[in-house]
Amino acid sequence: MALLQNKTGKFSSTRRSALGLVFALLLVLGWLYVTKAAAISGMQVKEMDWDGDGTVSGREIAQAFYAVEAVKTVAGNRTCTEYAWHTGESIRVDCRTEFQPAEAK
Ligand SMILES: [Ca+2]
Repeated sequence: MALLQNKTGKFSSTRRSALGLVFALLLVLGWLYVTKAAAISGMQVKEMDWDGDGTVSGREIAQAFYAVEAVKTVAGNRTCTEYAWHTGESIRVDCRTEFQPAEAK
């Protein structure tokens, strides 16, 4: 087999495709990061109901990757995540308050 006979130091075709796959994956992750994709914001699938009809469709899950961005803001104990379309139109803002036990009142 050609894969086992590769002693020239060149990448075998399997290695080349594995490298290509890793590179493509990094590229996709980088792109998701740059576009602040909601899908990699740590949200759960059931929260991806962008049109608010109570169900999460496959299209809405896909939109979390290419059409919706999540921007997190922290003010004291309060963390808010704004979900918006890439056009700038806001979808919703989720806020939660985290209590820090060490903090005295
Ligand atoms: Ca929906």
